[in-house]
Amino acid sequence: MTDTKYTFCRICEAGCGLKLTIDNNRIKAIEPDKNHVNSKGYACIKGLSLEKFVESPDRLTQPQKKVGDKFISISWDQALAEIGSKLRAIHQQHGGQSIASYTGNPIGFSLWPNTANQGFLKGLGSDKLFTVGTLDCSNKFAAADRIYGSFANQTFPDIAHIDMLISIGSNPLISKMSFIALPHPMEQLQKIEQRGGEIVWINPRKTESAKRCGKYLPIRPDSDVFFMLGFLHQLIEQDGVKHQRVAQYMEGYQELAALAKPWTAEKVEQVTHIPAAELKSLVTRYINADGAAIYSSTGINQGRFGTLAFWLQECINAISGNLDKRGGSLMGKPAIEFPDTTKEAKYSRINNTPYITAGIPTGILADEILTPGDGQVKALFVMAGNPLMACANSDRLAEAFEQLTLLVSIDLYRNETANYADYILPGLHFLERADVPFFFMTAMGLMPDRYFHYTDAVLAPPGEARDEALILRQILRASGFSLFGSKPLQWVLNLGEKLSGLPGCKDGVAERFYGMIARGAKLGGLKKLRQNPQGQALEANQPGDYLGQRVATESKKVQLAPAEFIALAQQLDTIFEQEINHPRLKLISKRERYSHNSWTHNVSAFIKGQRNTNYLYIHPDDAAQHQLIEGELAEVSANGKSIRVPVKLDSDFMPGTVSIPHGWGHQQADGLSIAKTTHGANVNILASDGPDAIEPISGMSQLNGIAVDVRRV
Ligand SMILES: Nc1nc2c(c(=O)[nH]1)N[C@H]1C(S)=C(S)[C@@H](COP(=O)(O)OP(=O)(O)OC[C@H]3O[C@@H](n4cnc5c(=O)[nH]c(N)nc54)[C@H](O)[C@@H]3O)O[C@H]1N2
Ligand SMILES: Nc1nc2c(c(=O)[nH]1)N[C@H]1C(S)=C(S)[C@@H](COP(=O)(O)OP(=O)(O)OC[C@H]3O[C@@H](n4cnc5c(=O)[nH]c(N)nc54)[C@H](O)[C@@H]3O)O[C@H]1N2
Ligand code: SF4
Ligand SMILES: [Mo]
Repeated sequence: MTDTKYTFCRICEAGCGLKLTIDNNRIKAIEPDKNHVNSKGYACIKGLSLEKFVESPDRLTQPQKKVGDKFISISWDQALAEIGSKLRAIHQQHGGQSIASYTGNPIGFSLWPNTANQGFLKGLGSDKLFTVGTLDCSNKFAAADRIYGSFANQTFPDIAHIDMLISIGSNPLISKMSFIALPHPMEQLQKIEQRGGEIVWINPRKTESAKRCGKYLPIRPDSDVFFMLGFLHQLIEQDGVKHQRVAQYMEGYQELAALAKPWTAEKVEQVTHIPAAELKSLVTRYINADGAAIYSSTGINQGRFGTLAFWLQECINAISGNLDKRGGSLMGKPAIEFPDTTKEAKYSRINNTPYITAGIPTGILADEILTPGDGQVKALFVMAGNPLMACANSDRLAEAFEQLTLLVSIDLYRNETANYADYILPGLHFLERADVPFFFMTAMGLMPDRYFHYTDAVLAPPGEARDEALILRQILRASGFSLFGSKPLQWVLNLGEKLSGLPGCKDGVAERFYGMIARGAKLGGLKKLRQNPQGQALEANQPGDYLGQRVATESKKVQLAPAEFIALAQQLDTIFEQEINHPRLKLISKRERYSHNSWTHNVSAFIKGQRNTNYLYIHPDDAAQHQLIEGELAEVSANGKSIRVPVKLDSDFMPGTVSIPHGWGHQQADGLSIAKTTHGANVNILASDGPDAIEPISGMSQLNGIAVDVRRV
């Protein structure tokens, strides 16, 4: 029977609405949903190719157990019983804190499995949740926590009305943006220019986006914090501060201004390589614009000073009067308010490294496993993640994984990390689960057009693949623990599990969970949600409703000069001196249209021809200086490690900057039959981990601006 089903894509934050034609549980067609409340007929190639992921012959449909160096299929009963008893033994011998989990990016888009994962750890008496947020954005969380009083208070530019957008370290045409739900971003960004406004891209690479519209200003990698200081200095110098607004709604202005004082446009030019005259003119245009904002993304987040750079950005938007203003930088309202449960300060046993939004930096995952003592991690549950490819210092992480007593991967496929696992459990593709939009939209309000969308599962899972939340709960049950440590909750959920599927009990636990939280937020229960299969629009954002009203700090004022940030900024003088005439090449990341982190190379169409490897992208002048030749191999070294990848000459990169896309190097991935045929190497072998390598406030790993050497092989 052919059916039409509406749902939305959960690969990236755009959350595009999709219309699926399904026949006998097989996808016959995927189209962009023209009537989707937010995406209105936009979807990209990845969302329109979902069947290739769902129906891949490599898809796991039964639990796998490692025996010798092979994986064999086993029953769920056996898998749960064995994992359960191992977990119990580890718990008895080493305590709850010896059990950890790593949740990857894809499952971050599904609220219920994540909630269940928190309950899983809590039930075991562990708080060791390693989060990929420390690879892409925890600097924003840490900064917002101190500036606005909650990690979840995140701003976004009012794209529909903005007069001047300064976009730093972001490439919307490829990545579709982060911290804003903006499907078809380029169309919306081009409209800024069409109505007489301006976009400026600040990036070491003239990106696909910068070629499409706007003005491009090259910046030396990892110098953004100095750019922000110079911008702030000029803003004050050029009288761009709205002092009355600052006095009414903000605190700490004097300390902030004192910090910016020495950083003239001429001074910062020495390390950013943005001419002082350009910076001054940029600031003038920013001041004169009727609504302006600086927006930034992973280009600064993954640098050495992501928290400081983002903090300064927020201060600039705030003191110039653009925060909470039409056409400026808005603080959206979430669809569902969740209490901020991350306030309790916690520290890892590794060098007292602070936790961030209730998680531990992935940059100390290997240390947590390798360092003996109380709380040494012995068991790790990896859910929808590939830390071996995604995290810094992959070689050391691989060594650490070999030391674990128990490693369980819950995934669609056997990826590189799963190769090290004792058990691999088959999870669901998102089309097989009910969901609401990503946490950033639903709970943090990062939506220019506010909306909500509930989707049921639109496909039945293949074979014995199971809902991740159920898997976690069943593991707990098998090891004698209960979700959130609550026996009654576990009992109710067990009962729900037994009843679901029986006549009159169609909805499972996930469906009921979403129905309950939506009803609590007055969005309607499941019945009402299902009446809007293409999503529902919510009341529009109202500029002017944040300052003095919703700021979550104790004083209800925006904190412009958190003491920790001012203290860390004292290091900048030394770094500045080191960066002047810095002789080495700086390595940055590069996202690609057909790659999504490490997991889309198992689709033949995505790895065709030249796309079957990653490359070292390098400016022709730098290549000539190092005798590198297009198409031949280069050896790239950093931190005592090296990898080899073919050279691609590319004058879109600023001289002194090189790039190698991440997520490659699948040669050992026996469980990914197509990806295994690709070439290239894992760039994260070159990145450093450990407590001294991560950004001290947010725990971010440095994945941009790594000093490297290159040579011809
Ligand atoms: N096609 C595709 N889309 C994706 C993903 C993917 O892998 N592939 N990943 C998704 C995920 S998980 C995320 S978090 C988002 C991220 O979304 P974005 O943050 O928008 O990511 P990028 O497109 O990589 O943009 C980062 C930009 O920063 C620039 N950059 C690098 N170093 C520096 C620097 O030191 N300073 C400055 N100013 N710029 C720098 C790079 O040249 C790059 O253009 O994308 C999502 N979308
Ligand atoms: N050098 C460098 N490294 C980077 C980055 C960079 O820019 N440069 N970017 C970083 C960023 S932004 C991120 S977010 C991380 C990503 O880091 P990870 O999330 O750890 O890695 P992914 O490659 O996204 O792997 C996701 C895994 O989830 C599986 N999967 C997909 N959907 C589901 C599902 O619904 N259920 C289950 N159970 N499994 C599923 C896939 O099969 C895949 O194996 O990588 C980071 N690493
Ligand atoms: S833009 Fe993102 S959400 Fe939209 S279809 Fe593509 S991958 Fe999916
Ligand atoms: Mo990410």
